[in-house]
Amino acid sequence: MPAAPAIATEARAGRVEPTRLAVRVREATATPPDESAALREAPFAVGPTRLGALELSVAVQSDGPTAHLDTTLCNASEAGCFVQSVVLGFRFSGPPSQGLRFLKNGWQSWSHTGSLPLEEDGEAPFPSGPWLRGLHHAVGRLPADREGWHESHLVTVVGSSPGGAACLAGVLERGRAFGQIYLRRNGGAVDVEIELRIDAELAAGRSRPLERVSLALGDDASALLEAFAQDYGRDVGARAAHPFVSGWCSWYHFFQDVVEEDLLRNLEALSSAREELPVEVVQLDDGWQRAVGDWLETNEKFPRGLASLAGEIRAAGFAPGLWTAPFCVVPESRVFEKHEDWLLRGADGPFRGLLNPSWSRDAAVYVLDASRPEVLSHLEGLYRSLVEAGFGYHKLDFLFTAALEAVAHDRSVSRASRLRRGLEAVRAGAGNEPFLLGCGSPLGPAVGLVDGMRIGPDVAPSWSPDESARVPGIEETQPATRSALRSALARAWMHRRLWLNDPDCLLARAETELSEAELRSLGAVLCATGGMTLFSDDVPRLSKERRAFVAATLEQARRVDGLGLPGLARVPDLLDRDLPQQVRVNGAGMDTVAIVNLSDEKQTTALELESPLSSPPRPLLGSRAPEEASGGGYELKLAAHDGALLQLRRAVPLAVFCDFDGTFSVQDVGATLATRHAGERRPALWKRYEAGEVTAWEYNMEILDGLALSRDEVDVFLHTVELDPGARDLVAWCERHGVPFRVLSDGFDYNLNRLQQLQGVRFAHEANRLRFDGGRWRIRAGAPNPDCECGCGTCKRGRIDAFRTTRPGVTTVHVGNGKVSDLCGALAADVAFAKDSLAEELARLGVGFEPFETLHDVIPALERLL
Ligand code: 9PG
Repeated sequence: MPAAPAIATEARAGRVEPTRLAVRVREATATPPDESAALREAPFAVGPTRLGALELSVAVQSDGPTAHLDTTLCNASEAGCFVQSVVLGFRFSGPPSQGLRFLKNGWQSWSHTGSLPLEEDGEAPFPSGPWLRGLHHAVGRLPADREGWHESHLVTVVGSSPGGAACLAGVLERGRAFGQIYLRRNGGAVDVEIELRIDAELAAGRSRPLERVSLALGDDASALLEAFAQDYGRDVGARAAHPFVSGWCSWYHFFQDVVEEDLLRNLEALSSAREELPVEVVQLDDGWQRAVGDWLETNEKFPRGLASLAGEIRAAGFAPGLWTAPFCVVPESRVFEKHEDWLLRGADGPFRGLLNPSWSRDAAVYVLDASRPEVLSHLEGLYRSLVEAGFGYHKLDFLFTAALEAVAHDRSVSRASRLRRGLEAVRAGAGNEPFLLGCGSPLGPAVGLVDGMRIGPDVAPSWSPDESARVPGIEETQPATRSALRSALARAWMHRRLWLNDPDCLLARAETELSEAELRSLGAVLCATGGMTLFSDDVPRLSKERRAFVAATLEQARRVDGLGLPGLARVPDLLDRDLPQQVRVNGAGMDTVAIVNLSDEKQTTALELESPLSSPPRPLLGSRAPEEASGGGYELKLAAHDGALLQLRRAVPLAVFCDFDGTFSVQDVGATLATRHAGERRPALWKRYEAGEVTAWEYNMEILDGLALSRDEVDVFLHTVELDPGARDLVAWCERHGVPFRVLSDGFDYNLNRLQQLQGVRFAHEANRLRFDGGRWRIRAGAPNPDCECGCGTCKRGRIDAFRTTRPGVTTVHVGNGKVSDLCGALAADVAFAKDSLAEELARLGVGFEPFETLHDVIPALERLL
């Protein structure tokens, strides 16, 4: 048979040819789970292809190494049918067939994720039954024709390792279907088949557009995944701009036994340790609710009730966070009693989705059927009430239950779509501002609805899964710090492309089974991946040393995350071994590197340098220092489970600090919003500022803190903000020349993040903090400096001086336009670029500066400084 024309080709990586189309379909009346589905197949063709009663239309967009496919399924017959899945088959040929490995991405947050060898025989058969398998795979019972294949969900990369040609196959899920990707060796090539799992009825004459599929060839697995996620997030409208999240969570110390007093004691301890442990969110986890399903009532352990707890957390200056499991219901709950008809059904009676002995007498957990409009209104009302009670941060747990294989009331609603609709209802009730964190969630249907996502199994006070609780087939998903770290590494590329990654909590107390080495690994990965950083210890009992460890982890994770959107963490050996060893973050003239040894043997890791360092690598978090290697670079010897966090300062010629409002951007974001929305109060206050009666930050607090301006309104305005015509070129020039570039702003982190997303430009920044709170702004100073006369929330002199102490001798450059926050920066830097009132002020003071009009003018002047 002649080879089909390739739809993607790349000189080094090879080619992808389409092979076949198929559907799995059965009669409309059969009750799932059921294996009677027939596979109807045909050779691949663009345009419509008849597959029994169904017609599948395929459109292909090919562009060199990448291809996108859009498909629509139509029931061309007179009778309804039940569609399990649509299959798009491909063959990837070209890579050397030695050392073939692939990324297995699990179905939901907790499911096994990591790189594995592409074995000849495929995945070993699942050792337990289909119900258990179905908790971690889009289907519980593997179709017979998929035995001997490997399986990933949402996306995979398959390629020769180390560092060879790779093919990405991914599905841009948006809650229509689950993307399953099956892989199998076929001689020297790899068969890659994408199944779009629908599990819904398609009535006669109806058609259904399906999820877009993406294929890409390249020679760097991480880069392929990053590009996929970037594309995907943009397509679906990912919520990836929320400022860095730090917090405290009750679960991993108190677990189910948490009582009100525990929360209040910790609140007090966090309050008095605010400077040392700067966290924003205080999140109460499982154990507070009257019954799973009844989320508006606390149990007897929480006599104050929800609203007053939220009130206390907020009064202490933190954002109140709450755990719920929106789709889960136990027989003891009122929802169950009153609305048994709202539940998903099994062959006989309500469908038992889970077993959780701590939730109900007989451990049975049932599931709300989100194909029902009444359930959606219930969810919407519920989260509206919880937000009204004062909770602006929601950890939404056990989300996969909504999409389990069971009988739904409306069979035309796919499983993925049940979850999507349920989450849409939660978001509609909560409103646009609250932070929603998905947990135990299939990944695709949540993109664009959640702000954060748990991307691995639970951490635990131990390294490996508890022997006595091992369940065959799901060992890798059970709580264990090692498993959480593997997923955090394998899914680092999702951060700030699809949402903020939640790698799960830091547990820093000495009273766990975790050794110091194991704790250091946990801390190092949290820091270097820059995701959400919550810790879960009894704060009053934390030793001085361990508090310092939490503080250092928070500081580094915040710094790494502040390097810009999308996330910068890269795992260079992602595909090369089952347990990756490195995370690298290159930003602002410094590499931050985590090296971890997740294995049980000692390990030596080579640390290659891309450019010379100005000083030896600096170990953080109590890490070992690496040794110089004979062939250049460094190497680090680590005992089993140990980890290290290192800073590698590159030798840099210059460092550029750039103001944002009116300098990097054309409009002054803060001033424009203040004029529009707090107009009347401004002139009088400005006079007081000019008279020296209030500082710049006090002025900001007065005008902006509590400003009634919702996230939606700010967003509409941010869409109108333009960047200086030279802004992108300046950033690119700095990157090319290894010059650290950083925005220093007396504006706000949220706006800077959102503008990076809207404008598709990445920059590191330090700024003040903005949170939305019930349609109002809550602001906090980012880096005030009592020793400086600027009086700003983020003192630019302070930031430049801090940089100098770590990089003596490097020429510092400040670029700005205003005389309020830019003056001290311009005076502190070695070279000042100035326009507008800053230029006038510097001239008046007789201080030399380089004038500029747009940032394009700055570039040639920087060339001369090199
Ligand atoms: C609260 C916890 C914490 C935790 C979540 C989730 O039985 N199980 O299989 C099971 C799996 C995960 C799990 C609990 C039980 O943890 O990830 O952070 O919120 O629920 O119950």
